[in-house]
Amino acid sequence: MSIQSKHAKLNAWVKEIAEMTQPEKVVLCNGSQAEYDEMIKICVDGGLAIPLNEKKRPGSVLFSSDPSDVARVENRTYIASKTKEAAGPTNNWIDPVELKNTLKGLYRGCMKGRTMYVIPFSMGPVGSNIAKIGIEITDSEYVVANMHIMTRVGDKVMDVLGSDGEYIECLHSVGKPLAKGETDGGKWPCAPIEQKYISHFPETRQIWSYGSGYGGNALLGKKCLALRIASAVAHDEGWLAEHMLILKITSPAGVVKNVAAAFPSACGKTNLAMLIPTIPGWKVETIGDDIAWMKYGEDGRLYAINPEAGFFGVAPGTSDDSNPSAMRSIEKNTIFTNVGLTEDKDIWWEGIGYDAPGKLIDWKGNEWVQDKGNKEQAPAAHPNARFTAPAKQCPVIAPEWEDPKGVAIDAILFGGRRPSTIPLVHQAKSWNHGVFMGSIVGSEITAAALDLKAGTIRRDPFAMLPFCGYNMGDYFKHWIEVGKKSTEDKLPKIFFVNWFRKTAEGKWLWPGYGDNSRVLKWVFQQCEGTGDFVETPIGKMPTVEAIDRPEGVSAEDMKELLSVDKAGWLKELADVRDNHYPKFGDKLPKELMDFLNSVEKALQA
Ligand code: GTP
Ligand code: SPV
Ligand code: MN
Repeated sequence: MSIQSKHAKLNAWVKEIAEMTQPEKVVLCNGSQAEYDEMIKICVDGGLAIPLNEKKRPGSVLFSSDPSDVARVENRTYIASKTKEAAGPTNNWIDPVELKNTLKGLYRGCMKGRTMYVIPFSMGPVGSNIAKIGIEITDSEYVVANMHIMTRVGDKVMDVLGSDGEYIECLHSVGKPLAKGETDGGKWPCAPIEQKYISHFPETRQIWSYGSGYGGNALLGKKCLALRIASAVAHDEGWLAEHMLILKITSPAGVVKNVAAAFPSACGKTNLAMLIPTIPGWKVETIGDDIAWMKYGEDGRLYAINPEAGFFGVAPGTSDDSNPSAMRSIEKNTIFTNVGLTEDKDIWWEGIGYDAPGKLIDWKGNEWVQDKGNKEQAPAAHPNARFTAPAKQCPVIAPEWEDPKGVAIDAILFGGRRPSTIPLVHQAKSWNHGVFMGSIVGSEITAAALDLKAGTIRRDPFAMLPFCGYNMGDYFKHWIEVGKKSTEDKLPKIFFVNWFRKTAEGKWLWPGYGDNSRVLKWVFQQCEGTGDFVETPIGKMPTVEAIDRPEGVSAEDMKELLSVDKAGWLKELADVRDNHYPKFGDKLPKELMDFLNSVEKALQA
């Protein structure tokens, strides 16, 4: 069983995998609308998907996954480089030969009773020299449909591949073979946790994923290829593959700046990328909401592209108030996973901006009636429920979002969820100071990873902790090396932001969302050299008057948001010194230790 493409190596690989996994049949995906419709029909007929109200949500469906398969699984994610040192202290490592043996055992016969789909896909505009081609083999129709939205799929990719083009092997199975005559019976197929393996072989540029059908575990173009494998490639080739949104901001005078921002999972990238400014005359447009690939142009500036074609966005909290552009993006042709279902077959989730309209079916398939008096009520939508929507449906998508040249990046933001200590915004004094800032990012853990305890703070350097395909110490070094290839005047300015400060009573100190434009305005001005700022021990900070104060924020709150909490910072840096940096041993670049020492000294002065 195989495919008859022009690409002999691909045909041979498909044959080898088909012999191992023993599917009913093999299909080479062409990327057509008919193919997408067929995938959805198979899921609907099999009871895995529910078509939504054609009047309210045309072309859209709802999937509900197995409760054991609702997010990325970091403790089942592996970087199987030849040596443990190459994977580094922050990745799970298994010897690649051993891991492949284990996986081959699991893959043997794992597609029995299913169709094996071969998905040619491009990360980045098809045929551009910045794009990377992957071939995902999967036994999941849900994956095929999602890949249609999230990447560029099909014949046009095969044309670029020709008879001997290079591609990255991405092998995926839900890990649930079917006996003769057996069907899924409407139950989301996956394997138990201890059989899930999200494995990466960076030296051979291969991805082998087994046992999960959800998100980043299964849509292998996204975190596996565009971040874990691409970061290793980028390290070798001198560019950057980052967990960053890309946005274009235009001032009232018509001046454009492009901003990239790295925040950990479920910490506000999609929201910032689509923000509608609350300050008059300013405009923000979206280029990407999750991943940026950045390379130098001939002018010595860093240019970024969004390698994806869609949004796999967090549903809960998305509303007409918080993110109207996302709400418009998901009006049609959208796949919803693990949200609530209304009686008239529309979707609902916590924080959608209105009460549940009557009885719902929750993400677990049970009847659910909103009880606002009961703070303990289990949510109708899983906290990591997601929508998959085409980027071209976003009303504020920037015209250059598919430009293979990318956009020149003026500013890079780092951030995370920090209820205390970290101010609303501060700016690095230099590129390397910015690398120091990125290396110490900390954030409250969110629901985006299944095996972590939400709410506790962990270090998530560059928001790449779960996504760096090699030794994070070498990654820090790589950022410093990238900076050496240009000059400070051409390099992006680096900032650290925190929308998530809370009062002692647990209320947000900063309204966030559209009001984050006030911070973007200062970032813009700093890039122009027109912002008002003061030098502090942690970096440059706006004067209290430099940021327009939003309604509802008192002058006192503003002062708190924009002051340096010396005691808090000393504690922060002590934690970096005692618990974070030692993990990297002699891989930790000396430059970073120097910044730790000098910032600490300045705070003590
Ligand atoms: P991934 O797709 O997991 O990488 O996440 P992301 O960084 O794109 O996160 P997203 O923008 O989807 O935001 C996740 C959650 O943070 C949502 O529940 C938002 O409502 C909330 N959020 C986003 N921006 C803000 C903000 O400015 N303030 C507050 N308080 N919450 C925010
Ligand atoms: C994240 O967890 O950062 C995501 C969602 O963007 S997933 O694609 O599942 O990784
Ligand atoms: Mn992400």
